[in-house]
Amino acid sequence: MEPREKKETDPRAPSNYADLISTLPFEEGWAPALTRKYQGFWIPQCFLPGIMGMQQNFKARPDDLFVLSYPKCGTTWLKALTYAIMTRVQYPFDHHPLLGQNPHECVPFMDRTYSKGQASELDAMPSPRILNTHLPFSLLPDSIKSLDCKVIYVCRDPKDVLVSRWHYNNRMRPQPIPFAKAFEMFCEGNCPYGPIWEHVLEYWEESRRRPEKVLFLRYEEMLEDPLGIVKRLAEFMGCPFSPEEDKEGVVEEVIKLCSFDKLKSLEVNKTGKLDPNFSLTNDSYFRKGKAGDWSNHMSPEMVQRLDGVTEQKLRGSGLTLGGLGSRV
Ligand code: PAP
Repeated sequence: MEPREKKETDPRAPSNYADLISTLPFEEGWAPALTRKYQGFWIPQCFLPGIMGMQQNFKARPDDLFVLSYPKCGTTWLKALTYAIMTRVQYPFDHHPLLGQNPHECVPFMDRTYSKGQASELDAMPSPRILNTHLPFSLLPDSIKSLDCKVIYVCRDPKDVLVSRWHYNNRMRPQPIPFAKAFEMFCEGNCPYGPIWEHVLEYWEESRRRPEKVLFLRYEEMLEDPLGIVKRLAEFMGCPFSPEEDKEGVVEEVIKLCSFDKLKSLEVNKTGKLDPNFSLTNDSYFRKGKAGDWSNHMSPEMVQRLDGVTEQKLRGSGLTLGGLGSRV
């Protein structure tokens, strides 16, 4: 059989979903990211075929670790940290893969891998794998849930998520999106993988139901207490730091290797690209790396409105993000 015919019968081939996708409601406001409403969430159209293929075909392994997030909440950092923790015995810190590869290359973003028709690369990864998707819990492939795989989820003050997203998308456009327009769309829940509140709540509830399997983190607490978080991550991952490692400063080495300044300074993260066809260079994943940049973009009215939406959406859940009661 010719390779071409093989590809067309592969259920993971993205083209098989085009007809269904064309029927879904769409939004163009975050262009070039056209989003489609799929199972309650605004998913970038470019990843939808891959996501559908992934939902149907992805086979998790019991020892897979999933790094999950709403986009722009600290995914790159969490990928670097989990990868550095898991591989700390394998690689010395001065010859570590993270010095020559972007964290997104060390921990694959499954939505993109499937969309590029490269699912076999995930099959070829040795166990234990660390994998990433931005899907909400309700849209995850069934095998991740039925095998009860460990999940680490990171969220962030929605105001900073919006600002980070706005800057990121503007880099792909000839003209920036007017901030007021981005704000309106975000408040309506229209943002890639949004609405953010439903996304966060799904994982929050899961983490309360199964705390030994779902670790729920905030970007702000990672900034505040990296030492405590890295230790917590290692424990959750089943590879806690030994007293000897503690004494030798291994935790501090992990933090240093994955720090914003270190990663941003690396050549691969200045000029490298995740894909030659992608318009953005890797520096787009390292902008400010701080909490509270929203104060440079939002009027007091905007802050009040977005905090109000967040407060109302999360009411009764026991979770607070941004605004009053926030940790930042
Ligand atoms: P993604 O969803 O596209 O993968 P993600 O990594 O979740 O993006 O979020 C990017 C944010 O994390 C950026 O925030 P900013 O726009 O407010 O600056 C980026 O700067 C920040 N970030 C990336 N790496 C680190 C790091 N090592 N430490 C702290 N923040 C980081």
